[in-house]
Amino acid sequence: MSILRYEKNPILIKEDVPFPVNSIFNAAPVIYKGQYLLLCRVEMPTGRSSFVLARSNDGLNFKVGNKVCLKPEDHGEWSDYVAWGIEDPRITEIDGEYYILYTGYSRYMPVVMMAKTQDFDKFEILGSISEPSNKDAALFPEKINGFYWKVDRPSAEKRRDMWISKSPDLFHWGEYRFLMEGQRGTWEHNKIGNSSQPVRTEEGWLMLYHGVRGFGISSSYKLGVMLLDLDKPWIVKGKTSEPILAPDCEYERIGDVGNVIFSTGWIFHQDGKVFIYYSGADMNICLATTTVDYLLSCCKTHPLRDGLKTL
Ligand code: BMA
Repeated sequence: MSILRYEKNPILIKEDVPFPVNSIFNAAPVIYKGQYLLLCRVEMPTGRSSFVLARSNDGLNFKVGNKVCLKPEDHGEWSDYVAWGIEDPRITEIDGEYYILYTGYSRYMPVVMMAKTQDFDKFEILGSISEPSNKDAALFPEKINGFYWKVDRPSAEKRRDMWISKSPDLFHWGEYRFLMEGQRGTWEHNKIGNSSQPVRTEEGWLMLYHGVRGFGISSSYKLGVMLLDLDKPWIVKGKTSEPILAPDCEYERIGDVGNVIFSTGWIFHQDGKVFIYYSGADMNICLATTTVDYLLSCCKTHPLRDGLKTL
């Protein structure tokens, strides 16, 4: 098996939202109490984004909640850093708490924000965990060598690469290391960034990422996958050289931002099936299915190449 688009894509469009929005996209999936939840970004008519929760029993048919569950106005002392909206959540469960890293957008430009919840009803805003400009951050689901770890993508000074850092308490981050940059002259030439929470496999941490290449005045966002060493997660053991999913269908090519496939998370099932939730053209939410074995094979066939550190 390779990777298959769900035949009923897109699974959510703006008409599925019971209040006026411009779009629903870039959703973080999680299994909570046996239900599939999607924490979705909704762009409100003002052009600023908030989050809404959608629920499903099968991961295919979702019902969107009738009001936003997290919005810039909920941010109290952090309001200045999210005044232009909150975007692109990634969820990681750590010891029964669900941590959400997302982009806070404001006149300061993007910063990585962190919130947590135990029930997806009440959210505790924990504040910013980066300087501007930084986004596309995700936490690892467990401590490695006694520390929490995160990946992110600083974008000041036209940076185009992913970085990894560690923390004793999730708030104080250090030992920043370069993780990976896009391979020049390929589909990921312009920049790359995280596209899922990392998931432990026997062979390493699997993680989705997106690669961007500019074409004239527009650009194309595609999905790739990478494998990180379990004990030294700053070491990339392998990665795809070709995208695993690229804009092709009309709902991926035409929209607010055309030719975009953008993911912020996946669900791994016990039987090895993987559901990748992604958005087409910044307008909708779609599903692609694959397997852990396929994703691992993608990383193995294209081991370390230029742009990657060696051991
Ligand atoms: C990224 C983010 C995402 C968006 C993507 C494609 O930089 O802004 O929110 O989905 O671009 O437009």
